[in-house]
Amino acid sequence: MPPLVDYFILLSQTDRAFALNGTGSNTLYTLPGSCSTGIAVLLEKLGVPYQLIKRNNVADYQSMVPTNQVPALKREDGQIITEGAAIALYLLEKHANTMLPVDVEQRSKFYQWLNFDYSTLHPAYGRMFAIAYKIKLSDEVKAETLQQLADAVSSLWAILDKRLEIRKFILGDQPTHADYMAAVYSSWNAGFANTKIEMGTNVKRFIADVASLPEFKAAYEKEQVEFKKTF
Ligand SMILES: N[C@@H](CCC(=O)N[C@@H](CS)C(=O)NCC(=O)O)C(=O)O
Repeated sequence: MPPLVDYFILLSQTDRAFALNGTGSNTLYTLPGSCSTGIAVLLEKLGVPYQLIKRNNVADYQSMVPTNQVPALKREDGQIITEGAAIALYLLEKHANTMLPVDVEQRSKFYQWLNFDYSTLHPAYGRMFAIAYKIKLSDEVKAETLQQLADAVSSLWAILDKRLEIRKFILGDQPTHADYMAAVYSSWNAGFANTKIEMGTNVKRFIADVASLPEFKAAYEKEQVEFKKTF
C-alpha cells in the first residue's frame, strides 16, 4: 500500500468520504440467495470477519452502488468494491488461500472458469429472470421464450457436466470460488417451476458436494436463506 498521503491523493472525493467512514470490518451487501451469497461463502472459507446488510434495508443503496446491484463489499477502510468477480479476486489476493494458483497456466484456468460463471452462466440465468419477472409478455410467448432460454442454460450445464466427468470440483480436487458460484446459480432453477432446465449426473453430484461444504452451509445459515436443491 502506498504511504497514506499518496493513497489519499489517489482517491476521488467520494472515495475519500467512504474511506473516512470505514467501520474497521468488511460489510457485504446482499440479496440472500442471489449471487452475493457466493461472496459470503468465500468470506466464510477465508475466515474473514464480515457483517451482512440486505440491500433492501439500505435507504439509498444506489447512491453508493450506481448499478443498484449486489454484491458490494465495503472494505475495512470504507472503500466500496462492486462486481462479484472483482470482489472475489480482491479477497483471494488479500487473504491467504490455495484457490489462486501461483503457476500462470493454472491461474489462467481458474480465471477461465470463474468467468464462465460470472460472464456466461450468470447472464444466461439473468435473461431467464428478465423474461419471467420483468418483461410483459403473453403467457404463451413467455413460456416459449423461457424454455428457449432454459435450453441455453442447460447447454452450459452440459459443458460443466463434461468437465466434471473426471474431476470432483471444476478445477480439480479442491473447491474454489468457481464451484461456489456454480452451486449458488443452480438453486435459481427453483424460480422457474414450469421450465425444464437439464442437469447431468456429474453436475448433480457436484452440487450436492459443494452444498455440503461447511463454508457453503455457514453462508446460507448466516443469510438465513435455504439452499434450494432442485433435483
Ligand atoms: N455483473 C454483476 C451482476 C450482479 C447481479 O446481477 N446481481 C443481481 C443478483 S444475482 C442483482 O443485484 N439483482 C437485483 C437487481 O438488479 O435489482 C456482478 O457480477 O456483480
